[in-house]
Amino acid sequence: MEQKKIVTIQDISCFGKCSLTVALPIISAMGIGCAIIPTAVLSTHTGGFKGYTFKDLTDEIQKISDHWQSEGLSFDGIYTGYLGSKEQIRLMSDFFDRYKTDSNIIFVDPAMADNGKLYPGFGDDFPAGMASLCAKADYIDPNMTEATLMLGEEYPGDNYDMDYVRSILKKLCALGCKTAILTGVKQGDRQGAVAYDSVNDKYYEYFSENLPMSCHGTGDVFSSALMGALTLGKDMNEALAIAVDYTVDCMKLTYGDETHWYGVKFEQGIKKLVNRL
Ligand code: PXL
Repeated sequence: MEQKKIVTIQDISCFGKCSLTVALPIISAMGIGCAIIPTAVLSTHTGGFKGYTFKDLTDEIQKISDHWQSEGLSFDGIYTGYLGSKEQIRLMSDFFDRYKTDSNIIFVDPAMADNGKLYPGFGDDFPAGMASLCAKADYIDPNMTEATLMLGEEYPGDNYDMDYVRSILKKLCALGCKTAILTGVKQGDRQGAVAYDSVNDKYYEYFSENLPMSCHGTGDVFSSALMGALTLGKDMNEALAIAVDYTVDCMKLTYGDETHWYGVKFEQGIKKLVNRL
């Protein structure tokens, strides 16, 4: 049988376990072919390391896309993560126009902010650019910081209820995407993800433990597992459960090891992830 194929477009942070060094192994382990377009090479991610290097690869993106078109390549899923500039957002928008088909899915993780703040290096106009890319997606999965930045709303911290979550999801879909998934949603002593499918006017949610920790790269772990599950044809209930459970497992595997502050031990959870597919 033909193998499913995803292309994921994000940076390579050489050390630190995020973006491509997370997405490629997780998607591959799920049995899906994973093509990549690296948007930049950094010595580490930008969360907690000082003096990281940054080599921009924007000039390569269109050339890679042109070559793939001349080879007649196509993908079951297109998944973008961390993008380094508004120019890269524009290139992704063109990439979507070129590679969208009636049956493939476009997934945008607007990875740019957390805990009420943009990541280092992004200007205040970046969220509006990311919102315009989200408009073209089938699925987007911001955290609360990214969602409120894209909507121009105040970040509520942990002060919100499920009515607020549902209203945010509806507003995200009003940007233009079909389904919005809000990650890191806290409800009492639980944490999970809530989705709104605007085509069928349906909400989905899945909650697990709320661990007393927050780790770099968990957004990328979650998005990669969710995108993999959706590409394999899992329905939203199952895909959310797979992605939330895997993310929580990775955090538990890392909890208590202070030498591993920069990311999660996603490798040690892969066997369990794959066994439930
Ligand atoms: O995990 C998101 C991410 C991706 N790429 C780079 C980052 C971050 C988060 O900080 O710095 C370079």
